[in-house]
Amino acid sequence: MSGSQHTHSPPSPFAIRGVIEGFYGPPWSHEQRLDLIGFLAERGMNTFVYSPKDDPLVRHEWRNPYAGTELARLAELIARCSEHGMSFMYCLSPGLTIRYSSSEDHEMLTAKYTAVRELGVTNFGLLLDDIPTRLQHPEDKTAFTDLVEAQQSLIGSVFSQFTSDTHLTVCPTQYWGDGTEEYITRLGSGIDPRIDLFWTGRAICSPTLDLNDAAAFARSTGRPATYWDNYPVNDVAMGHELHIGPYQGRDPQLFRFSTGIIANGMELFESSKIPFATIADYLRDPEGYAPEASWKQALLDVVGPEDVADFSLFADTVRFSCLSFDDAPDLAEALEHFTFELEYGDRALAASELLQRAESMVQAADRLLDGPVSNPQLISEVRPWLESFRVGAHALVAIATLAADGRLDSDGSTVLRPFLDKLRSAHRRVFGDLLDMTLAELVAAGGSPPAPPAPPASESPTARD
Ligand code: LTM
Repeated sequence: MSGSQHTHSPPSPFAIRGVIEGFYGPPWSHEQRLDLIGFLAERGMNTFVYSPKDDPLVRHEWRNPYAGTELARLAELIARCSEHGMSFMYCLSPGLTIRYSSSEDHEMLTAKYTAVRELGVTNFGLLLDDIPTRLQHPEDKTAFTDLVEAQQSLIGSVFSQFTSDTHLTVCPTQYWGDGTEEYITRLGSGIDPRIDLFWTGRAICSPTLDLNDAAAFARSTGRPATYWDNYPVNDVAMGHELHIGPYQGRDPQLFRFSTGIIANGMELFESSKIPFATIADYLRDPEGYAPEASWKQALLDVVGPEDVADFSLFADTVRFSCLSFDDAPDLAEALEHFTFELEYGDRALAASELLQRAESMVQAADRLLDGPVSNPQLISEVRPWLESFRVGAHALVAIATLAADGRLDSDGSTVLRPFLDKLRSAHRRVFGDLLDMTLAELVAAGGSPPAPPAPPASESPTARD
């Protein structure tokens, strides 16, 4: 069901339901942000958190005021949120350069929040993630015993300047763990209980968010966690992964010890909408949430009805993320069946079944890559993964053809090696370990020829790429 069909569903048990633009890399464009606000609101989300790591005005140049186009755009985002009944949370990340002991810095920080407050914002974040974990400035070392004390002072000073209708959420410097670590326990005990704390769960990118951990966090910090969920983000070392799979692994009763969840997006804006739609479904009804059904609908909504069948074949091969170690579940089942049948069953049938599947994958890749498509921006973002998908599909055609001819052992190495090399050098996680291992084994089984000849032009991994 699309988000718009849920407008009248019962209220979500989570107070905070949103998305954070909090990734490293090129920030989303102004138009994309405006578009996203409507997309999220339609699906029952209520918060957009603004904190692109690479926007100088929120991090490296946090002291500088907004002016000109930047100011006008910020005002427009705020207005768009309010039109849609969404809360715009504005965050600052001063931790790389701030002097915790400097009253001048405290005042500059408050002045920056106040200027944004004057645009109508009442929801703020103070993000202290990914900064030095020890005090650096000599004045700070003199003034405070450690980072916790310094941060308590900064947080208290900012919060004391806020009016009663203004809300603050802090991202601590250690923002992951079991929630009972000394740092977070002490930080929580030394700041106003009305201040929320972001938490990413057991890990920075947590495979699961567990109820017991949420309860432990609430007990040790004196407040329920506000989850900053690092999914579908794929920045930094995850750049070769495409996170478009469904949201999963979050306890259906997490709301008992949590204010809510904000999901960190990928720089790939249209692609992020697929998991965002599933996250919205979970947040709206965590106990009734069905990941696969939600994902199917999300694919339909974002990809469009004309292309969804083709795209779904591709999407099955990029399921890997911190939430799922299942690389390509449908294809894995088909390959298991193929391998078994080849050994113990009807070789011709096994080969023809695989060939049929592989050829439909090739056709899907061709149609999506060569267009026209309903969502060209989405296809442009995922193009590198789709290209690897097409190479892999041609490799599967080659496997099936060799198997049908009984030539897998004799010619497998020569024919398949170029596909393996091409997939590895593209460095895009498609098919994950599944196809890599299958190809590597077939190549190894046939020995290693010194200089493999090129595969036939129509199936060549270089022919179309
Ligand atoms: O997760 C947090 C609190 N901070 C950063 C994010 O900005 C970044 O996008 C993610 C994923 O790499 N990891 C972080 O540590």
